[in-house]
Amino acid sequence: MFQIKTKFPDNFLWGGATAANQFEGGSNVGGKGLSVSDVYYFDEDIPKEQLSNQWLKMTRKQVEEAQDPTIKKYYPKRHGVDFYNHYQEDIALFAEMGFKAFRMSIAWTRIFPNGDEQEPNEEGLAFYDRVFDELNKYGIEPVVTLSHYEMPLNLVTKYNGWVNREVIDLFVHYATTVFERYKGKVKYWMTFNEINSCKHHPYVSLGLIDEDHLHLEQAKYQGAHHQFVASALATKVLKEIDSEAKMGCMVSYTLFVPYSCAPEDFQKTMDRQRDALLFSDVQVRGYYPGYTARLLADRNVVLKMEPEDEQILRNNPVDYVSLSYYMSSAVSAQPENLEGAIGNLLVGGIKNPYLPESAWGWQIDPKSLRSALNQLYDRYQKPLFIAENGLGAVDTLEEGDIINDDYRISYLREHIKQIKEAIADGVDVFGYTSWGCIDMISASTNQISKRYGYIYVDQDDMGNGTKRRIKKQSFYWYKHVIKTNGEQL
Ligand code: BGP
Repeated sequence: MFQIKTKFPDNFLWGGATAANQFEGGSNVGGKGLSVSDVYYFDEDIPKEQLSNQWLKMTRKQVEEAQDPTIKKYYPKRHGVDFYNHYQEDIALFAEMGFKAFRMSIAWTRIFPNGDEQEPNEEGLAFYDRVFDELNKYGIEPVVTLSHYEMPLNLVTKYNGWVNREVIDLFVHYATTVFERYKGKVKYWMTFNEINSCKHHPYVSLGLIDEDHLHLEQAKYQGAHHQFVASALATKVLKEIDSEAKMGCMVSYTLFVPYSCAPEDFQKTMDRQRDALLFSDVQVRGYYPGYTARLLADRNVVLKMEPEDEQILRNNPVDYVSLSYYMSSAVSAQPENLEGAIGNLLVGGIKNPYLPESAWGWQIDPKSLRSALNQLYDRYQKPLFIAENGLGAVDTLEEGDIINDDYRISYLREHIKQIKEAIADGVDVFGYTSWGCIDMISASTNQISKRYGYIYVDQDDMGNGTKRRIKKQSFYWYKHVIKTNGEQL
């Protein structure tokens, strides 16, 4: 009667993930407008290592200056790796690996350059038509994020980003436009990439630039609330346009573990986990959970909600839950006593002494992926999609076009093993798109030298290079993994 599932499901969606702003390039061609990710404070007088992370926290003055092309210290910005012109070649390589799915985002600013136009930019729409047609040609399922850190810059300066409720309608207009256009071509959608990351980088997630917004929890949670409503309304519209289509939420899921077995550490860990769970709770269950009142009060946040919001959220939950998983992190009620135990700056927490880490200090913990999947499935009983996971590393191109990235293979192998374990635990996981299946610009460092791909791109941190695509060892390995449906790792 009870049978343990020992294999990946037959129709498992193996593939890779990208985001327009890190991958496409062509940030100013085809009628595209500027987005939050396109502008980057670039001053040759500042050492490269200090520039890293700069774009995560832009001020109003910087964003305004960045829109003036005569002020050179904000250019060049995001180079991407020119998927805009290489999409046929890249998709052919994904097909050669046997991809069943390809996660990508639509750049909002290719469709609505300023974010508040009525009429969309046909050239932008046509570009994604070509991309989806090419994917369909190989039977690769597109999994599309509507907003992956790509808010139009005009909405930042003119509207103050997501803190302004008017942005909801602008987003829903954009979503409706692409749902109508790509009906029948795209089945799987996601609204906001890592929606809970607004806590850590409110500029790229919410378009907040004013000092009092950047540092105030009030603005962050208000912006997040507007995204919840926008996401629910987009889900509603999607169902009306295409009843076959599926909408997912997407959270950045760091698994937090107590640093010690002290009850205070356990308590604090539960609180930290809610930094992500609040966001999936609202989108999956359709209402704010019981712990919200205290969580907001502790942060002096008073949410402004319209009378219809509760109903909108309740009526339009998502169909599936997707997550990015890169690491776990330890939590202590007394971090100040743990000298030197500084954790990841992006997600917070402190270092776990049992775990190794990447060159960028991201702690590697495959087993906690299994725990994370179990936690989410126990909580929601909805299908799970792993939208991101991978190892950022420096790769060396050796003579004869050889890139031996066995460290990446071993990272991915161990994580995939744990997905299989979670499936045996009874968790419904229906897809895995590893992050950065082809090298592209890293989100946190803004540099390509933090590489994730199965495919190497000949380009340096300044955007120079031939952009030639070269298969790494991991390319052949992943191809075999997909061919054997995860049986041979
Ligand atoms: C996630 C983002 C991606 C991506 C990835 C890896 O948080 O959704 O856009 O880039 O992290 O991070 P990084 O590129 O900083 O190494």
